[in-house]
Amino acid sequence: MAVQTRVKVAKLDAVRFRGLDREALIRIYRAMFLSRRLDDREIQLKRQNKIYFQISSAGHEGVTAAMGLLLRPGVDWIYPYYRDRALCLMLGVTPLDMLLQAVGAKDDPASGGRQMPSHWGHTKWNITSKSSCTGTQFVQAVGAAEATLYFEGRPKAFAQAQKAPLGKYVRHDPDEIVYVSAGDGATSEGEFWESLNVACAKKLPLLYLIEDNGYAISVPVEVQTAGGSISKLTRSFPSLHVAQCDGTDPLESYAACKDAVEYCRQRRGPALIHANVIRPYSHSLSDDEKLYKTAEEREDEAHRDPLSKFSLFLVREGLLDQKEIESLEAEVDREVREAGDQALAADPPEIDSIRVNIYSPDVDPTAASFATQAQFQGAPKTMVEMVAATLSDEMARDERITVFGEDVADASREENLKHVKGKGGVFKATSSLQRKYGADRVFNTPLAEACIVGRAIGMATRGLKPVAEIQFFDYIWPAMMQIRDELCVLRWRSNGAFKCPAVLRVAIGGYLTGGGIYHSQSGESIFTHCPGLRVVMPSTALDVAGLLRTAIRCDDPVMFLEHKHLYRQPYNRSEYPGPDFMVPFGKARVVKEGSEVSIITYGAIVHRAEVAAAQLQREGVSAEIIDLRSLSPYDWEAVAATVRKTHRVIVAYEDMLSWGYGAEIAARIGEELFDELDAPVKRIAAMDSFCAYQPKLEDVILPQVDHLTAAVKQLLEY
Ligand SMILES: Cc1ncc(C[n+]2csc(CCOP(=O)(O)OP(=O)(O)O)c2C)c(N)n1
Ligand SMILES: [Mg+2]
Repeated sequence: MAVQTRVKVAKLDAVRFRGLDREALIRIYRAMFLSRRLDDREIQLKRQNKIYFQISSAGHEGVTAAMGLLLRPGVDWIYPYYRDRALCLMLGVTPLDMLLQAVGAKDDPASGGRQMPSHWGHTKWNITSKSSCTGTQFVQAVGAAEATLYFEGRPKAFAQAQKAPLGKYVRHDPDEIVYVSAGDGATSEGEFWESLNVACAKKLPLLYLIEDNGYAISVPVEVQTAGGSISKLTRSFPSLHVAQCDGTDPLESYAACKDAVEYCRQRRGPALIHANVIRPYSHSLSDDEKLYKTAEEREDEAHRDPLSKFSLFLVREGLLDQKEIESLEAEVDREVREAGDQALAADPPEIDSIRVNIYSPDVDPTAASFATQAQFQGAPKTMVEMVAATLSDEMARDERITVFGEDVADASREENLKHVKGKGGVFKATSSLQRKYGADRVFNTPLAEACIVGRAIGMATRGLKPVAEIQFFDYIWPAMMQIRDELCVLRWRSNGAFKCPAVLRVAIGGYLTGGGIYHSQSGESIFTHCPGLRVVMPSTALDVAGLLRTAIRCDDPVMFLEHKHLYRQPYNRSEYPGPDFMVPFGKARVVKEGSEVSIITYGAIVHRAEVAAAQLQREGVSAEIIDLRSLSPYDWEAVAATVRKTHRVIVAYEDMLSWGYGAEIAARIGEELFDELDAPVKRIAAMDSFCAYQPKLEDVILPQVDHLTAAVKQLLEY
């Protein structure tokens, strides 16, 4: 009898229940309650010192559980944030999965015990691993949504991605969308605005959920957001569907989210849901909101608690009676208790597993298989021509490759290509690639470096092989967090579940007449300092071909540093070494053999060293030159071999003298090869890379050569 009444109610009130049946409504409530109980259990564990941190989803459960009914598990791509517990439960993450992360267990599917609690991630459900950085996910979600459209247009790329390492996680469904969420505070990050700009310009199937609980830790929303409403601010973005809802009301939320999801599925553009929620449990257990919220404010929030409101609704509407609510809650409590017991008994990771999954376990770019023979052909090419030629051959071979950045396209207005030659990069390194491979593969981006790198991360995570360009090293800094905290560590922090083997091509270095302080910088040591990233810096056109191909074919993120001064020099040109020529990472090149002193160097200093060595040779001094080529990893064997041979060593580099890249090499020689040395290790740094005035290159280069020869002679006096 009771069941019949319920069915009738549901049918009669389809509008009020937003088309949801009883089963769906109960499912929502169960997920909301389970989410809250898991938070409560974690809080208890924290108080017992059994876990070290807790950040809750309390107050956010209404809208996130409703969203969970609309997103398709394992089909849609999810870039969630830490208050999305109810959503993750709806998608299929289990309470045990969550508590395994809370206790830092080895079997935590999100991170193998490597991340703090509530840093969701699950390959099975396409939930990408989230870092602790607020807002970085926005631009990555853009890249993921671009991959959706790319795979739609290029099935071959999809097939190739499925064959690559971790290919079993490469998924694409014609109907899929990408979801990204964050709090009100995170919308102040530049990446939010950068992402909206691209998502709207490209009409990406990207759904934003902004969970506005009125605070970012203690900072209220009116301080965070001009006018206090993110939906008001974003309404004028073209093709963006914007809606606001009471996120504590799952039904109202469901209706708003449903329209937004459909809008994205129909490929009409991105959508943004602004959900007003509450945050009853302080920001985290490290915060006490009583320090900045009044008692009245907190009481008001308590009246809007989604859990009590929704259970009351279910009872009032006759969908569940009090007894049924109690039995559902008892069942959830049991589930949480059992999962908690299991998690507490789980093993932590082994200490020495810490080095696992920093780099790809499948592809070793230092392996002999990356040392292939050159098949020379054609007229000699400059370094910059070699970049374009290598990219072109790789793009022909691998449809996963996309090339993008500032000015890299021939002409964004494709109709212009009938009349103009095309730009193809400020240095022409990507010249003609758009013409050859199409505007979906080679395209200009807005002038936004964090967004360029974030998009590369998102695409690479989905299985594409982005080769993005940072126009000048001097302007890489807006992307620093995407590089340091995301690109380098995605594989490690997800314990190998996710990866982003993107290639960043970066024009670097000084000796550019008139380049000034902002077109001349070095700073490679800042990036060799980042575990997870490979850093290479070729000094010849041949090495450009070999190392760029290795960068593309390996499975790690690579920073490919192209020295601007070397781009068009006649002395480093080479014939094209063929479409399969590779140079392994971590293998130095002996530029010149010698017996009395070693000059260990790389980049633009290699040629200076050659000039100096030739001069010394005339004076009867035999110097050996080692070009490191790869900076991380670097060829310690080659360094040690040359030191053992000559017993005198100069490390010459363009980066800063102190804390520069060569300082580390010099320190290691001093530490490990002290007994081999007949003289102190000498560092020489060009120092002029930061020089604002370079009226004549001869004024810079010749003193450097003299500096090198003088240093060699000084060492020989020991
Ligand atoms: C880039 C960055 N800056 C600062 C922090 C420290 N932090 C963590 S959460 C947070 C507030 C986030 O507020 P909001 O986006 O509104 O999300 P909420 O926690 O309120 O759901 C801050 C400042 C961080 N994690 N990342
Ligand atoms: Mg907030």
